[in-house]
This record gives sequence, structure tokens and C-alpha cells, in this order.
Amino acid sequence: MPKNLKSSNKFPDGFMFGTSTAAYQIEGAWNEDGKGENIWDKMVHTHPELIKDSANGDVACDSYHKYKEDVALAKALNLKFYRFSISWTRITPTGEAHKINPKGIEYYNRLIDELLANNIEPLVTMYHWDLPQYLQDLGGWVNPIIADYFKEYAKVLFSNFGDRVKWWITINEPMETCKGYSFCNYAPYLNLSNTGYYRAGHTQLLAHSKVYHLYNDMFREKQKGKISISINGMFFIPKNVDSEKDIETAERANQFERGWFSHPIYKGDYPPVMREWVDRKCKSEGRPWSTLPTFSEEEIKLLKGTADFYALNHYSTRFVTNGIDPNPNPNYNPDAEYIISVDKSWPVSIAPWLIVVPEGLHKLLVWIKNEYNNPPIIITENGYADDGRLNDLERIDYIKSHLYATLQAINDDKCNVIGYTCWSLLDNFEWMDGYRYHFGLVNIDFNNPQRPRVPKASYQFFKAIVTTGILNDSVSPTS
Ligand code: PNW
Repeated sequence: MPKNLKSSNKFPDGFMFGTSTAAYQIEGAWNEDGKGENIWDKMVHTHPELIKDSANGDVACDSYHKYKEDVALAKALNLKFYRFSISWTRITPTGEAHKINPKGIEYYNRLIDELLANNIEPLVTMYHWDLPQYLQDLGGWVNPIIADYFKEYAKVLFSNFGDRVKWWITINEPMETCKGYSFCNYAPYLNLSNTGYYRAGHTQLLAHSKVYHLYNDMFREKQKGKISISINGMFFIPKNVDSEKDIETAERANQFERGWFSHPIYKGDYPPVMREWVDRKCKSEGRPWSTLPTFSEEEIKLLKGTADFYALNHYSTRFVTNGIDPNPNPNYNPDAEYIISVDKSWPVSIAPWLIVVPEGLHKLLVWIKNEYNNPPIIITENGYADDGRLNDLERIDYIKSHLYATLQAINDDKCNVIGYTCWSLLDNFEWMDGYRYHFGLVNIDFNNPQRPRVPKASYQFFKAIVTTGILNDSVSPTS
């Protein structure tokens, strides 16, 4: 934790503060008003045992019915924007754009209008992991045709909401989507190894580029919005900073983690180190082709330059050294050949993966600046997990130290960070972990059918920063 903040503790004028949620994690109403089944509905209903406590998102925060309360909470925080996602199967129940569900359109119109009436800008994610089940039955993201379905879905969104929505995220964390096809981390809970992993990534990149060009060709001139894709991942730092090998390994790990989706968008193709390592490994295994697919020249052209800002989701950092991990963790790609470790002094949250390393965020912002020519960056997710307590001092420390790291990147390194989004406004359904981990600034009692919303200490803390644009010691009771 920064104990004595320096004088440069003010965020730049116009800096945007927001909070984030996602449809499946908060909405509930899984089968109401014509909504179709998605891959999460299917998995939680057919295989409840896969989820902690057999939990599901059937009701979740009931935001489908209580969205006005959510907007009021965002309003009282003085947020500039609210990031939420649209449930694909509310709009088109099968994922096919010729069959639109008018009640789905109406719901998001109500939500968007409520936000704007309260002076909060919507920042809308088109896809936060809830693929229509019909499209999964066609193969899901490993089938390239899904990119065209996604484009047609996006056309429905731009046509219906683009007059009022000026900030779009096509896909949330494409790398996590891929884990649903390779390591059984999420729905559709498949284990197609790295073939599924890279194929799902390839289709998502093409889907993103198609939507970006659709916007340019048909909507941008009139609607004047901005589009990006939220790219997540750990940041990797060399365990031994004096070791050339560790430095090289950390760079390779970062390219496999973040370059995988950023490099095609900023530079036109997969990172060269990823191409080289995956191809070599596949060859050594006697495979007839590489598991990492290839873009055509035309696709490379279409991919390059398809982000109006860099949308970064970030939570944690690891040390790396070169080598093959004897205890491989499915969250880390074995093709990249690195071994992770942690510093014992780093605090660990209730979620074992969420280890608190604010200097990692600072270093990561500088890495993005150097790698992609200083793009405007919006941190579209950052947040902390606990048991849902109201006096959430650890969350305050986490947000405070990560905002401080952001200020250091802005002030000391001239990184062009223009916004920060806290994950999440509300405690919600945390995917395979059910309701065991809580990320909200607002507590929800999931045993109470009314789903009462109670702001936590961190809510008041965040409100003070959002309102003043200043991070100082007085905003935190723990400093
Ligand atoms: C994000 N990691 O996922 C998602 O976008 C949210 O839906 C989710 O609730 C939130 O973070 C908290 O988990 C992540 O391995 C997936 O570092 C993986 C990682 C971080 C976040």
C-alpha cells in the first residue's frame, strides 16, 4: 500500500470513472420475456455439480427487474459511465438475427434510457461469455461461421441502440472464452486442448474485426462512437530481474497472454514469438499443421487498427522463470514454457488466483504504452474478491493501491490512461465459483428473494474519489 501519496494525486480532467457488470452474472430472468437459452443456462441446468454449491444465474441479482435500483446506485456514486453487457439470447433467442425478440430490445432501451436520464453514459459489452446454445450446437467459437452470426447480432445492436450508445466493447476477455473450449474452465465446458483454445481465439478475433468494419462502413459517421475489445490477463514479471533468461521468458509469457489478442489488432498478426513457439512445438509433436491458425493477407489487413482505445481488464501479476511447469495449471498456456511463482509478501484475496500486486498494473500500463504506441487506455475491469462483508477494508486497499499505480503510470510514465472501471457495482454470480466470492461495491444477500442492495464501505470510498478526482489519504480509513 502507498503510505504517503505524493502531491500528484489528482486524476487528469475528464478522467472517466465507472463500474462494470455482465448480463449473466446479474440479470436473472433467464427464461423471461422470450429470452433464449445460452451456454451458461444449459450448463448450470444440466450439470449443476460443476458449479460451486450448484449455484446458477437463474435469478442472480435480479437486475432484469431491479435495474432502476442499480442505476440509482450508479448515479449516487457520481459515475461517468456504467459498463454492462447485453445478453445475446434476449435480443435473438437462437443467435440468428432474422428472429429478433422485441421484449429484449425493449429491456435494453429501458436500461439505456434510465442511465442517460441520470447522466451516466452506457459502455456496452456485446458478448460477455453467454453464447446462444443454438450457436454452440453449431460448434460455437471453434466454428468460423460464428463470426458472421456475431456480426449480424452487432448490426441489430448498432441499429437499435447506437443512437444512444457511444462506447462499445465487442468481446469481453476472449482468452477466457477460449478456456471454455480447452480447459473446462467455463461453459461450454469442453476439453479440446490447444486446438480448441487457439481456434476459439481465431474466430473471436475475426468476429471483432468484422464488427469494427461494419461500424465503420454503416454506422460510425452518424453515430460517432468508439469500439474496442476487453483484453485480460495476468501481467508477468521476471523472477530475477538480472536474468536475461527470465526477462525473455516474461516477455514471451506476456505475448502469449495479452499479445495473442492485442498484436493482431495493433500490428496485424499473432506475435512472432507465439507463431514461432507454437509452430515449432507442433512440428516436434509430428502434427501436420500448427494448432495456431493462420490469417490470410486480407484478414491481417482487416484486423489491423480495429481498436479506438485499449480496453484492459486486469487483476493480478505473477513472477515467471523459463521452463516447463511440473505442476501445470490450466490457466497458463503450456506452449509458452514458463513457470510461475509469487512473492510471499503479496497479499492473497479469498480467491487464490487474485493476489494483490499493484506495481504489476503500473508496469503493465507502461508495457502497453511501449508495445502499442501509447494508445488511450480504459481499464474496463479491476477489482477485489472477499466474502461480501460490508466493512470491506481490503477492497478499499486494493482499489486505492491500483488507482495509485494508475496515477504513477499517468504522471511518471505519461501513459494515456483515460478511464478506470471497478469490477463490480454489485456482488454477483462469479461463474464456476457461484456466489462464494464477492466483488461488489454493493452487497447483495442472495438468500433473500428481494435481493436487497446494501452499499459497502468501499462504495463510499470510491464515491469520494469519483466525485473529487483526487486520491488522498483521507479517503481511506486504513491509510
Ligand atoms: C473477469 N485471471 O474474469 C470477468 O470479466 C468477470 O466476468 C469476472 O467476474 C471477474 O473477472 C472476476 O473474476 C477474469 O485469471 C478471469 O486473472 C480470469 C482472470 C481475471 C478475471
